[in-house]
Amino acid sequence: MSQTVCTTCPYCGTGCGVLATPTEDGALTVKGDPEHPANFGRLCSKGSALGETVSNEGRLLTPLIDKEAASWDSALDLVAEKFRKTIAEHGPDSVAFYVSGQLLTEDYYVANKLIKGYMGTANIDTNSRLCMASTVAGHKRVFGTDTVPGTYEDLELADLIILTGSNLAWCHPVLYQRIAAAKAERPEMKVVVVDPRRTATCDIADLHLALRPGTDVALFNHLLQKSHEQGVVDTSFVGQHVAGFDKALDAASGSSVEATGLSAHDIETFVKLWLTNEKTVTVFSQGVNQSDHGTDKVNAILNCHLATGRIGKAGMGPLSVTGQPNAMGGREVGGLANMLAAHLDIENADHRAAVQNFWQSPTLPEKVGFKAVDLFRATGDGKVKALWVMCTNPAVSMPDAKAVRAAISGCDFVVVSDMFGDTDTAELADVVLPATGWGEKDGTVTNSDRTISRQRGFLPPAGESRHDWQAICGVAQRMGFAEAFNFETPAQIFREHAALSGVAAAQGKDFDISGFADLSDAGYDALQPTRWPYPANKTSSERMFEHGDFFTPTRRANMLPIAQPALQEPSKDAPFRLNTGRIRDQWHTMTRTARASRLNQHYGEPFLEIHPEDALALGLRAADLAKVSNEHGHSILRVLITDRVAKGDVFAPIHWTATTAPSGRISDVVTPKTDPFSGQPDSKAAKVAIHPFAPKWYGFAVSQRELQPNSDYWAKSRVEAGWQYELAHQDTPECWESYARALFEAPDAEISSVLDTSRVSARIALHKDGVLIGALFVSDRPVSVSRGFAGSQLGTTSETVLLGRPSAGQPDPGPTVCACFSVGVNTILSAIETQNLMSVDAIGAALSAGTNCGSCKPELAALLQSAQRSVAAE
Ligand SMILES: Nc1nc2c(c(=O)[nH]1)N[C@H]1C(S)=C(S)[C@@H](COP(=O)(O)OP(=O)(O)OC[C@H]3O[C@@H](n4cnc5c(=O)[nH]c(N)nc54)[C@H](O)[C@@H]3O)O[C@H]1N2
Ligand SMILES: Nc1nc2c(c(=O)[nH]1)N[C@H]1C(S)=C(S)[C@@H](COP(=O)(O)OP(=O)(O)OC[C@H]3O[C@@H](n4cnc5c(=O)[nH]c(N)nc54)[C@H](O)[C@@H]3O)O[C@H]1N2
Ligand code: SF4
Ligand SMILES: [Mo]
Repeated sequence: MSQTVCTTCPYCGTGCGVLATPTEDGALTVKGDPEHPANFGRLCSKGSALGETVSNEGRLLTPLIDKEAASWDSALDLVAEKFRKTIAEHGPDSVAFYVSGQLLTEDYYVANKLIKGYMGTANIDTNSRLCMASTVAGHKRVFGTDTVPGTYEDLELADLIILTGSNLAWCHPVLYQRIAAAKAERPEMKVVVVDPRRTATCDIADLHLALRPGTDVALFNHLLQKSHEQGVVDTSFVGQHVAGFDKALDAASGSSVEATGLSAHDIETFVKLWLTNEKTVTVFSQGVNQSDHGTDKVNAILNCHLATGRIGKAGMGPLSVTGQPNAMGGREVGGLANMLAAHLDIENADHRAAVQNFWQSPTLPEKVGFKAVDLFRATGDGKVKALWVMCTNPAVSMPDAKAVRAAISGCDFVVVSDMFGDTDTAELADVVLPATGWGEKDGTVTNSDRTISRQRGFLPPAGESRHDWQAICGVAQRMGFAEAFNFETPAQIFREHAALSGVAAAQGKDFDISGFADLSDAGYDALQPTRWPYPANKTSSERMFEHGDFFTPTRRANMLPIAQPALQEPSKDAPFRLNTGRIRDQWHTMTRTARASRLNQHYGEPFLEIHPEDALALGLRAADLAKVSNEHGHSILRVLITDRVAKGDVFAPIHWTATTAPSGRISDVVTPKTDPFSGQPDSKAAKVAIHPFAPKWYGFAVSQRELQPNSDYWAKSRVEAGWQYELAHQDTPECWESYARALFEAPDAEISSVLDTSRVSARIALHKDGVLIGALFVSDRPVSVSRGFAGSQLGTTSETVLLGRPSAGQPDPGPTVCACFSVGVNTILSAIETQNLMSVDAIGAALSAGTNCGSCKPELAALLQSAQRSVAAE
């Protein structure tokens, strides 16, 4: 065993500490770091599977120019020359960077420095615009800066936790587990989930408020009114530290809580919990931010906390949970088009002078740059002529993604920096630069509660891949800015960033880590998780706003008058409201998580959650396919009929791409409508039409090698011994055996088949030298075979694969619930029944399910409940 390295998980903003140990055989074991203050040893399913995602398979190993391998010198020369020429001919605003909350702070810092200080444009925006922008705008309007006041300990100290617009159980599983553990210890602690959908997070909720989408303002305005009426306003705090109370209260009185569609009883219960629990934390995320009035939603929440003085004290406060591992770091370096660096403002002349003076840079833009949606519009309009995309996949993740793909392909010059050369965005680039990934790179990230942690490298870079900061500095040097970009280590960059934060603090800003400005290289290597502020004099308290002292000119926080906007009723042409979000085991566009077969077993293809009554009215049956469409495009998804969603609402996950399920790219139908203050798109409320997609045949295939299906619908996922595919198509081939030979590219395989010519039905197995290399199952109805069984036969001498399920006497585990121990739903249900298991812990004791990362515990609880219900119904 080699040495264990302390690093940080590259996925969500929880920012868990990870102990990574490369083993002699090239594998990697990972464990939660018991010392890290974010997770104290825990990891979720994605973090636990990190070891299975770090192989070099599929990695981009050299730069590409026009899809051909090229040297770094020629690629960097070309990028520098194109950016230089474009700026010379069309001015600085004709170039842009589109970056990511998954860049490390050091990468992010140099990207921002290059484009703002040296190229002279503020056209740098980030996928955080799709993620945290409404929170940033909301914080700034209220606090004067983008400060997250809460901390993770507050979750354990609170008596009431309100989770609004957050599916914490799947998206921040370790924070969810911290809350679940605290609640188990102190059952009097209450949890309320505010979400139109019944999610896994509702498992620990004392109250689930399934409000009408887009009515959060009405709900929180009601809390404000009731706080006033019932005398829980903290008049002394408001008197000393808050401005705008009366106007905010007036506006709140103008909206009616009835807009939420919640029952009077539920509202009353919620209000009572709020009034009687001073120690309240409100956690919020994308159900709040991703809205055409997301900033107002944030402010409606902050108003309630300010009015009651529930901020800056132990166990209370608003807590925006960030999505990406370095969403916060990106905000700190000024990676958004309307920010400078260290939380300074681009439109403030003093701030500009301070930054330009610090950088000694030749230029600095005076106006804000294009925000993400406008940036790609400007690219489509030909205003942006050279674009560099780093560490994000906008061809999939931007709203109106089809138009974004058209804009990128039409742009004169596009550079993409990624670990993989085949992402939907990289496919459209003129130059692709191979980036080092997690495990190979070194730097810092800041998590949701302002804790800065080190990511540490322990693997050599894949092929010729380089760190993003190196690529950026390489271009900067070639553009003539060698002196300002002669960094040789991330530690040098971090020190400069820390020193600049001291300059910002002198301008009255919150983000101050100047205590690190003189950190030695050894100190940087050994850096322990540290929550900012960390000023040079080191006297600042860790808790923000404990004594008010906000960052506005008057040092008071602003309560704002917020009105609930009128609900936009869906139209006849597009009667459904499309909600989009995440699933437990995949990360965004799946470039990394889809590599671990066990993370693909939870959901193997894109799906559409739809209410049973809507499904019935549309003639959709379980496992049918549905076409979701509107003026922007369409998507084809597997139907999942469930009353987790309300009538009229549907939900689809965001993860599938051209490489995993081309028709499942849901952002093709997501509206590019944005919030007026933050520019954040409304990704949770597109209006769509839904129709059955009725193919001539449905198929399911397992294969040892990757296939290139060309059917109207297909979705691919990894299984241990190869790949599995869901298929569907409008035309039936003349001969299924020839079709199978072509699909598997196996002209000389031995074929055995069961064909039924009276209807569309075929089962075909392909063996080579007696070993099963693939199998295809076709039917005129969604194929019903045991996916797990078929996949498990690959590479064996199986003769029974065509049965489609284990023969009598052999158990079929069914779809995986526990990814860590690969425990399937049938195994769990049968153990509940035969062993009379009564609790999630009992399931754990019997089957190990849920005993490692615990991410599946809400689903285990749901299975227990359904089993108990069916017993009760007998
Ligand atoms: N497994 C996994 N975890 C992740 C990620 C991932 O890709 N996979 N991504 C990370 C990132 S970058 C982010 S930003 C976070 C996102 O984390 P979350 O915000 O928790 O996740 P989402 O699924 O986008 O949306 C949260 C919930 O908002 C609800 N919602 C929709 N409309 C409304 C509304 O009008 N009001 C309210 N109150 N709720 C509404 C949705 O039903 C959904 O359940 O997750 C992070 N963690
Ligand atoms: N409809 C809808 N759309 C959404 C959302 C939604 O809820 N609904 N959520 C939005 C949100 S909150 C987010 S955060 C975005 C996320 O969307 P994206 O940022 O587009 O998704 P990722 O798959 O995380 O893209 C990261 C890319 O960076 C690459 N990569 C990984 N590590 C490195 C590295 O170190 N360097 C470089 N150069 N590349 C690297 C990965 O291979 C991958 O291609 O999606 C947004 N889009
Ligand atoms: S909760 Fe999971 S994905 Fe998020 S940082 Fe921790 S281990 Fe990583
Ligand atoms: Mo995000």
